[in-house]
Amino acid sequence: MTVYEHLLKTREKHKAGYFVLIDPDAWSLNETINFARVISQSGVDAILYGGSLITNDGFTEKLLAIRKVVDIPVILFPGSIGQVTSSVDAILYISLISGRNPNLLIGEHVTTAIQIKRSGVETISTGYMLVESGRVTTAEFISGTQPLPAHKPELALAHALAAEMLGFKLLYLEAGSGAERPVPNDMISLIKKNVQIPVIVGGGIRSPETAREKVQAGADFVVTGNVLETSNHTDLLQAFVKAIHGK
Ligand code: 1GP
Repeated sequence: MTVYEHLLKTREKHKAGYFVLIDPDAWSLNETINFARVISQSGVDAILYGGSLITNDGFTEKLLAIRKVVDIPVILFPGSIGQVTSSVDAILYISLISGRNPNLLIGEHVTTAIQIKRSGVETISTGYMLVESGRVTTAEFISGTQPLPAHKPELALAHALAAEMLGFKLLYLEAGSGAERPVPNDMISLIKKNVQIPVIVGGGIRSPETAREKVQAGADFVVTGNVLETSNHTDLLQAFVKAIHGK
């Protein structure tokens, strides 16, 4: 089964799936391993790995260590071309469709396409939409793009429909890591009502209640990152799993 098929199955089984983002910069190697073990035992559906800005060493070392201790898919969520690796179960093959930066729409993909094809790693084409969230996020700054206005759900819908018609397999509605406000519920609902491809929602989700709201609005998958970068993440992880899986 491909990772994409596994994700679709997860969506059938639960109300929504839960992804945890591991930012390689947030943890030491040992902390990363411990965190990955806890994630794997908590019922999380997949790990996303990557970040908009990497400033520490050990990107690949941590990735390989995670894969040794978990039995759920580890999916690369590349913040830049330098993070592309085949040492993952799949790559979220992201095109930043909310922006008009040609490099992030198609340029970087062309640069890595032959290498990725040769490696045989699964790619999951993903229309990535940055949504304005109260303050400038790293993703917004680094990408040099303007996010979609949070109060214009119909503009977001137009992007989502274009992504679906272009053949993307997933949509990622992103408020940005550490966002002040997550993606608005009315934007998620409008997109879900009109688009068939699964929708991932992430950025600024700090509580299981908020995660549940996003699922009720229509999110097929919810991502959390920052909020778990604290010492007591075990209970919180379980609360997120429960809220998102709908049990
Ligand atoms: C960022 O959506 C993810 O790409 C997670 O964001 O760190 O704010 O949870 P947070």
